[in-house]
Amino acid sequence: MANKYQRFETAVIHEGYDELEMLGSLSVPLFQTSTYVFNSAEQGERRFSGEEEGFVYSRLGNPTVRVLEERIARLENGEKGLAFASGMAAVSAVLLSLTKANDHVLCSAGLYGCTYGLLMMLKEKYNITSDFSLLDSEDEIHAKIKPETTLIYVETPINPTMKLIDLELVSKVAKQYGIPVVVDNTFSTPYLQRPIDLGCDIVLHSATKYIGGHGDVIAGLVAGKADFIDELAMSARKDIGGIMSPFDAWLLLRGLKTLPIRMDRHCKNATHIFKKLNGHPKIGSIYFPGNTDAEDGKIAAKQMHKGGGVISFEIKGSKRDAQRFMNRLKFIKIAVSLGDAETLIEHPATMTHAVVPEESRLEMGITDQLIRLSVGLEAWEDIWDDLEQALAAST
Ligand code: LCS
Repeated sequence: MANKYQRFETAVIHEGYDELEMLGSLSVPLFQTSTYVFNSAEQGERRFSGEEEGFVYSRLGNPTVRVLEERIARLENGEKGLAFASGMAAVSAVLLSLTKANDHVLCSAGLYGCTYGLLMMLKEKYNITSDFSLLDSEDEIHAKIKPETTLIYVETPINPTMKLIDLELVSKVAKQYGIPVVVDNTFSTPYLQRPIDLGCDIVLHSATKYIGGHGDVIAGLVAGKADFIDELAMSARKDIGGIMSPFDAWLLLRGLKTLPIRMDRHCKNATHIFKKLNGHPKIGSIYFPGNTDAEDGKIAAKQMHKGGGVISFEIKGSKRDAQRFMNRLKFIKIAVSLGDAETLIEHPATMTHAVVPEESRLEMGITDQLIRLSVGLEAWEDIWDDLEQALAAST
């Protein structure tokens, strides 16, 4: 990997691109093409056999997408990166490439609803089983690893409960078994947390969220060792085909340039809002990685540069009380997704995690009163005013 730009804030803008190779174009050109012309039949043969480098067909690679892939690899400190049509295309490609029938996947104590749904489908179709755990001690991780466990798959912070997994601890134990640790780094972004630096093997993202940052693209990214990424490109991506479009890569390259400054503002706004919500008489439990008094505050301090922009909290009362509170909001948008400029609020039990059976959902800590708030980039005082008036009006 090039690793040309030492500092993150510079790499998000420059890594993987040389203007002078592209007619001096400051912005990465949009290669809106499906295929590439060979100068002879023999060149086509050489390109297909890998003897000669070069693009052959956009499902196998595209120059605009390639810049983004190099950039995410650098930002995550992986050797190579790979882009997908959605976060779920990335999740499914990684899970399918690392499992076969009758394997076992050890997971964090909660996952995004559709990732959970995919694991349930793998169980039904191929008897690939999974277990969920906080993985919070060496003994616990040893106890949960089975002879047929082929990977550990974690989100941290976990969507939507914001529980944290100690990545250094998990990767240390996984190494003793020679099994890879896959981290969904969507909520943290590489600006706040770099799992590969902590010993993990593969990082993936729903780039739909903070990496895009503007609520206008659905996309996924993966970074890891060159061998793994090459295999993933030639198997799960090429043959299943969930590729990213060049235009989406172009939008993500644009979004990435401001990732550090956007994240700083998301984190600052979320910290202000957390302080206001914490201890409010209408609010029950509250979960925020920036809360240094929380049980897993030590994990946050160890592996996250800041607390991120998402806060989850329980409205005291019932599901109806939670929904009434949401309905009273004036400019905060009721919508799933997160990491956008706009503050978004959702009700996980009936929205992002509605597919999880009630018993498992409650085990994960997703109660009917739980609400997830993705704090946006607006003035935090305006965000608070809106939340406060909706809380004040609730019975
Ligand atoms: N991983 C995590 C942690 C996610 O939160 C999501 C989507 C995905 C993967 C899948 O990414 P996608 O295919 O949507 O790009 N999470 C969503 C959420 O919490 N609300 O809406 C989507």
